[in-house]
Amino acid sequence: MITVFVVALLSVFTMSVVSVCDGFKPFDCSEIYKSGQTGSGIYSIYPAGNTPVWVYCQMISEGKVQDNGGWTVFQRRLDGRINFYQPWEEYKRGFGTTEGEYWLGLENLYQLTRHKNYMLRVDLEDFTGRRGFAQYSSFSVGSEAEGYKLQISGFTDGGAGDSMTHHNGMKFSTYDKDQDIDSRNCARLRLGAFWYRNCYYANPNGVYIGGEDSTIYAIGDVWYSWKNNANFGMKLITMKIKPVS
Ligand SMILES: [Ca+2]
Repeated sequence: MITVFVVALLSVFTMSVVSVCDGFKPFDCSEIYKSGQTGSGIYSIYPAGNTPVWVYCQMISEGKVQDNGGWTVFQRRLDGRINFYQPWEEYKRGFGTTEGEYWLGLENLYQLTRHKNYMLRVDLEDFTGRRGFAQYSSFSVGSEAEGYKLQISGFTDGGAGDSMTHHNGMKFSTYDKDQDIDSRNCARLRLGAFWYRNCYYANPNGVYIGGEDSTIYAIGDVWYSWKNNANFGMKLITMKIKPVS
């Protein structure tokens, strides 16, 4: 977390200096984008009042022009450097490094999605360089009292298939807080943390297994509907949200 802080601190003095000085407190990356800051990178957002949250803003979608910008990234896997097998408190408040792999935090997701209607996009890449995505026109996360329950709908296929609708209506589970509907503890069984059902089609917070590995069944950072293979870990995963316009 020290790294996060240092990077965050640096970003205050580089990218976001204008935002801080003129009192502009963007709620999310879309507001930063609309303010004219259209470079992808680390910014501070204010999803809950005066407390800044450091986040990676993806201002340009893959291969597209800038009208697709303003995505707030809340989850990213890219090299396996960060351990995603974390307890409830870490998933609640967020962990990792904003310039690399991180989880933004369930409380931040709740604060964001309670105030605006968001769409979700999940970008995926495998170890052969193939890419796919899945998009959902509606995405929200309930309060902690509601178990950070997921509401998701409106799937559009970008080649990766639909692995998230299966999780609609589920509470979030970590290894130390089992809120799935399976008799087992899905987080412990699949070595991740997610809106597990019994247990998953998507396991983006699973182990970074580096491609196909069946040594231990279905523990990887898997998007099942793409490869129809529960032992196929992704190289890159980005989960990001943007207000529905
Ligand atoms: Ca259970």
